[in-house]
Amino acid sequence: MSAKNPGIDIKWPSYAWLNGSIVRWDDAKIHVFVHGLHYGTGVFEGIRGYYDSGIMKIFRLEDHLKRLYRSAKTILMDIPYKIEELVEATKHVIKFNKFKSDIYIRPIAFRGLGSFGLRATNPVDVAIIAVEFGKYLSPKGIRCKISSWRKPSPDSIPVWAKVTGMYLLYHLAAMEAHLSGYDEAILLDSEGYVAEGAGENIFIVKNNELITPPVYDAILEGITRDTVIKLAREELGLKVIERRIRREELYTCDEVFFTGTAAEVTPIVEIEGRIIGNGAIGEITKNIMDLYREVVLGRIEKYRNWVTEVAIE
Ligand code: PY5
Repeated sequence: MSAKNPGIDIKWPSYAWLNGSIVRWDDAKIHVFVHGLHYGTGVFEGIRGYYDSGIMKIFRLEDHLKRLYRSAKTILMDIPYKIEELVEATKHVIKFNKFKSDIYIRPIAFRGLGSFGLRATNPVDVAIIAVEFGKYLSPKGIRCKISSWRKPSPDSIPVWAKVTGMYLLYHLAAMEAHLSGYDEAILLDSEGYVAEGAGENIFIVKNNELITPPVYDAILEGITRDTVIKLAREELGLKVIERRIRREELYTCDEVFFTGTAAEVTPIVEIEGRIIGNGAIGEITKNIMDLYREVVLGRIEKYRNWVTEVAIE
């Protein structure tokens, strides 16, 4: 990451999956007239695969794909494949590319060629892309800015669906934070309460309790969020409260962290000039980070069914 280009350098793989078959990377192309490009009429997922001695361990693959179908249904889009077909397609992409390090998997479905009208029911294109991917945000702790862009209320856009068009908002928020010298943005909702990061859910720690905004608020129902809530309650014996969080609570609580597929569990050590706790990674955050790592690698029997293994030849 550099100041000029805050993006993440990606080494392109050899193959992708597009509309039913494996294609060479250079042939994974779509037309400039596709509806999804013009209007953001698409849905997608982000899934991580962890490479562990010859095996790619995909975390909560089916849960992510189920959310993809829920998002599609929300925007009146039929994905022309069964979920089992997308599970197999994901495994194929991994096997074909023979990855030997951690990956990020990106299934995407969008309205394709046809009309450019807004009443369009164009056929849906589907792709599954996987790329080698390391850390998205620093696990040593990041600095955040409260975005001037707000997460809209659920009656203005489907805030619970992972819809491509929605990501213009997160792009603007993340760029604003970056241009102001911060690592990531935190968005408030339309009423001024804390919603989520520009690609992450958020938790605070106060008096040894975890607090996170409730899913009926304007947040994405994160799969990492769900994982962390379960692990905190069942393995660490922590109380987890889902309630609204005020901006000043962010500044004054004991610990703050993000959760997300890309972000995993990322400690937040400063928010707009306020040092969180003592400025180092909090103890509870550290425990959750360590436990999350064990769980994604399938090393804890109770959560092994969250991990789909693909052998790499
Ligand atoms: N909130 C938003 C707005 C998100 O985009 C994401 C995921 C999350 C929360 C966390 O959801 P989950 O835990 O299910 O991943 N963001 C994507 C990701 O793959 C895209 C980031 C660029 O992490």
